[in-house]
Amino acid sequence: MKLSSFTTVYCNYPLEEAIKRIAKAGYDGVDLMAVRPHAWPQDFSAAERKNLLRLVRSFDIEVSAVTDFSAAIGLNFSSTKGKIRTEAIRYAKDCIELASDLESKFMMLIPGWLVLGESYEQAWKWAVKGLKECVPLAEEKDITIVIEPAFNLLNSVDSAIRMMKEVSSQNLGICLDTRLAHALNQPLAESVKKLGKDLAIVHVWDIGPQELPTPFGKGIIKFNELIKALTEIGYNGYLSVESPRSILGLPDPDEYARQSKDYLNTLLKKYER
Ligand SMILES: [Mn+2]
Repeated sequence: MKLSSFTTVYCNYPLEEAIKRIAKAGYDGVDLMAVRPHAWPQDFSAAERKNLLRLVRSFDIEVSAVTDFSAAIGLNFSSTKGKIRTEAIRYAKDCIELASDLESKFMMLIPGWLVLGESYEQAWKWAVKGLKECVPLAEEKDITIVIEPAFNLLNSVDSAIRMMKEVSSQNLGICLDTRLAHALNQPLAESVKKLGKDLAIVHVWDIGPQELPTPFGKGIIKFNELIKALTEIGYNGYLSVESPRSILGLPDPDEYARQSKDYLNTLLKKYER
């Protein structure tokens, strides 16, 4: 398994500085938040993408994923408004292009959610349609679109598996997120076993009282159980350290990056042969 960090840890730092600090903290990869101030795809020309890739490589790390933050900016594959659905799909495609230009293998997204009163079946159909529109580009660029169970549409590991089957492409995978799995009542080890080879990315963060993020190992997430299950299925992808996306950033992002990495490395040493 490899370790990566979201640039959200350095929300109020310039992207280049966030990448530099994540590399210095000892991670193998960086997970790009595809919104401003970091990696909003349309902000990057072809030349700027080349420079960014060169910078990432100069630190001897890679872009573990480009993460579509549509939920944070009100874009939604399942919106009842056609204009929003169209924009969400265009943004997802931009994220696939960016992932490809940065030589990443993954583009991650939450393919839709419901606003109170909307029909689950209709939202599901639109999410499937949105993904199907993105799949040809992902296949052409050899990018895996990774869907994350979150909120009220993909509200379980089973629903994510069902959506993957319905969209039907080799270039689809599923993300397991420790905080969201807890919110959706999905036991970690059982989820890992259920997902098996479809598990493409694991987002890791701990939760303290009031469900707020807390240093790793201080909260309620059962990381031992998670790492043990991942080792048992032979998962060799990324554990990507997530953090809240706050415009002010974390009080001490360097400490968060260091503590998370040290904690996870200790567990990896314990379970990996
Ligand atoms: Mn996540």
